[in-house]
Amino acid sequence: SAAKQVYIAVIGAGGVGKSFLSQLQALATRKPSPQLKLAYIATSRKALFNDDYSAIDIGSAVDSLAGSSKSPLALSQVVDYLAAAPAKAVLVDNTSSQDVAELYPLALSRGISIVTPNKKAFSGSYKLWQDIFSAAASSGAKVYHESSVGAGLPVISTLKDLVETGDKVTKVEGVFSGTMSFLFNSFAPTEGQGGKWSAEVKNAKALGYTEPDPRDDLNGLDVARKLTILARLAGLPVESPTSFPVQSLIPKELESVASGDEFLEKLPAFDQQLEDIKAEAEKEGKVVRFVGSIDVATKSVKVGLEKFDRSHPIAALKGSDNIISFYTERYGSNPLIIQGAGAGGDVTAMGVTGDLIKVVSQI
Ligand code: NHO
Repeated sequence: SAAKQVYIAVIGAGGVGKSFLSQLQALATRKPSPQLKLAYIATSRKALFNDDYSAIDIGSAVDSLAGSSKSPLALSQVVDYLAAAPAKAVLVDNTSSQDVAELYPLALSRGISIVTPNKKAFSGSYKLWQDIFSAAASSGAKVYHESSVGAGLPVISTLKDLVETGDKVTKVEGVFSGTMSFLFNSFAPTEGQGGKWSAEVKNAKALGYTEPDPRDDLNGLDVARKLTILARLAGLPVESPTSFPVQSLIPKELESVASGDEFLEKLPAFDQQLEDIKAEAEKEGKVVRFVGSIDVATKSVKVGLEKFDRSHPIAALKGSDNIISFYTERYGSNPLIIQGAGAGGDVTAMGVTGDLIKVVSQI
């Protein structure tokens, strides 16, 4: 019989999207494989697709897209287009768009599976979360979002396996932001002095670790979104990423300055605030780290600074690595720990491509 065909639409071709396309090309040319056909690709400004669903060449898609004169279809039209494809379709959302996230229930209800690193759909309102999973349950379409927490690290699949095999997760704790990891590993290293806080923030931005406006990392919301996703998977109906305590590292006075550049210019005047926190930890022989935790029994979720012994695995993290510890009944007092690179295009795309492989085998 002919190989199974699956039509793929890719929305978003930035850092993660480009890495995903090169992994998709390798996957599509490997044999034996289902025939993966790229039927639609778009950024916020341009799109590429053929009305007869003939496949777009994956290897040259980014270049062709740059030269395309087509505008993106409205999102509801993308759903219509994919729902009418000659075989099953998967929508790969490589944007951070709330609008695209809100499209998932409609897409899923029409049989289109979703694969994405976009946190918005799973960490927004609890209603959107419920709409997504009930639409998938009734249509049989699949939805996977491994890279929404810890990039390519197997965080979500591990938590799902723990829950579905009947283990009881009691606590989840860790460093969930590559940017925050880098900042504290360099500002308050376990050995040596570390740099000035504002200098480390500038350095992190120069190395490409931060969002264009570093305040989007420093306000703690990215970590709060990841904790919201994990808490919900562990069975807590968390209402939103702002419904629990989240510590922001943006000085009050700089919350409303106009640009990220102006923020960086003014930040040195506030270095003493973090210097004091660092010194207080040092007095106890500890180092400070930006962590998130979920206590399932007390239903408490929190994000912020905490002190750790220098020998603690969280203190000993390197570079921009993430670490996530799952405390469960089965694992007892030694948690199941996942650690490694938690940010960057290639590792994030790996989670997306891995999800796509699972979906293709299931639809
Ligand atoms: P880019 O490079 O800004 O690309 C976004 C693309 O989406 C662009 O092509 C843009 O034109 C397109 N786009 C936006 N809105 C659109 C719309 N409405 N319609 C069509 N196209 C639209 O973003 P990235 O870096 O490639 O990220 C893509 C997604 O992956 C985002 O949802 C991001 O949150 C997610 N993600 C990225 C990373 C990462 O390392 N880059 C990670 C996880 C998820 O684990 C990583 C992480 O959390 C990093 C974090 N900052 C940390 O830990 O420090």
